[in-house]
Amino acid sequence: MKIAIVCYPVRGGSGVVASELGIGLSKRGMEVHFFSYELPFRLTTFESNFIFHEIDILHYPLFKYPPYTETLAARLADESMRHRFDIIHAHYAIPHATAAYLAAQVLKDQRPKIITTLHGTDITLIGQDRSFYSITKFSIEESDGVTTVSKYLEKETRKVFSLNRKIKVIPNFVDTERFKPEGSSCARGRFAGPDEKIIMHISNFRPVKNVTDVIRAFNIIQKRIPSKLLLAGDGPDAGNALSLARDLGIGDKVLFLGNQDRVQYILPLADLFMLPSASEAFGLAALEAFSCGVPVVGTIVGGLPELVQDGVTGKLVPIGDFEALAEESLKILQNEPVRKQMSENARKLVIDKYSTEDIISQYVAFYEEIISG
Ligand code: GMT
Repeated sequence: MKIAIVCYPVRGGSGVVASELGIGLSKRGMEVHFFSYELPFRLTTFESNFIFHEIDILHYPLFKYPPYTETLAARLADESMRHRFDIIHAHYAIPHATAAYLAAQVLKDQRPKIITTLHGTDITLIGQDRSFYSITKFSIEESDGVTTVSKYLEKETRKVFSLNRKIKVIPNFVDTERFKPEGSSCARGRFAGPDEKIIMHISNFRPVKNVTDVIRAFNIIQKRIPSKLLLAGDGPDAGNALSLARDLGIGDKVLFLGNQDRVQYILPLADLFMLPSASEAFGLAALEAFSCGVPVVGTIVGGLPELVQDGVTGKLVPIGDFEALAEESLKILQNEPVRKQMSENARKLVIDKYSTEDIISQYVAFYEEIISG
């Protein structure tokens, strides 16, 4: 099978899932072609049967906004004529599903099947904006196959775009060999004393992640138990989070690691992971934490309740309630047998339900179903 994967290269869940999927498919002997404007950041391995096609944008004085969608579509069509793709798999509807549709129109009866995987903000935020709504709906309707990363996102997609087409839910996955409890490359003592707990948050620090709630909750926690907060990632709210920590007088207990590509080495250091998002279609960061045996305290939002079993692998609290976030975190952190049990439950859940092997098999079965019509 020959698969073209179109994705965003920058830090963010959709690019991670697309990259890991491509790596997994190529390990199974498939020919995988990645299309993006940069090498996706998680594409750190080399498999002999994957190829990266970098989309170069032509700059011309007339183009105040260089036409990326058309350039991507043209390249998809050209490479498909050359390699005869079976599937173009677009990750994130905007503009990837639209570019895939355009490429298919160019290719006419030589067209590969188009599969679109919806990840979250392409439906819950950007796709609903008036400027994108009709083209997003059209591109989803015209795809031969559509998947979402959670049941929540499936329902939301149907509701927002009034769709009654078939949508397959295929959850996100994680490599349990790379993300494992004993996987850290550095000593815990580098960040915290022997009696201190480590609380962690990793994200792209977009407003939707509510990072300031992490700081506010940690402020309550550190008054009750010796602890440190480790933040990894970067983005628009990083500055606000750090100023808030300074204003609350806890700047020395909040350690900011900036962008980190190999979070599998950092996550196992944590006693607890916090994800207080205002919106989260799945919550890949929580899944990666689970794989490293780290319980998660998050919000009752989107697809998170499908992943985080309340009281079993972590705890969920209402959006914006940073006091509840702190109290539930404290209950876990102050009771090591409970924390340890949650850690074991989390690791087991990932191995049983979200392993790379299982989920890639679901994608392959879906490809076969769509190809056979
Ligand atoms: O907000 C992000 O983390 C980035 C965004 C993306 O598409 O790159 O993530 C979305 O896709 C992830 C992978 O499927 C999901 O795990 C995230 O829940 C989802 N983010 C949101 O819905 C806010």
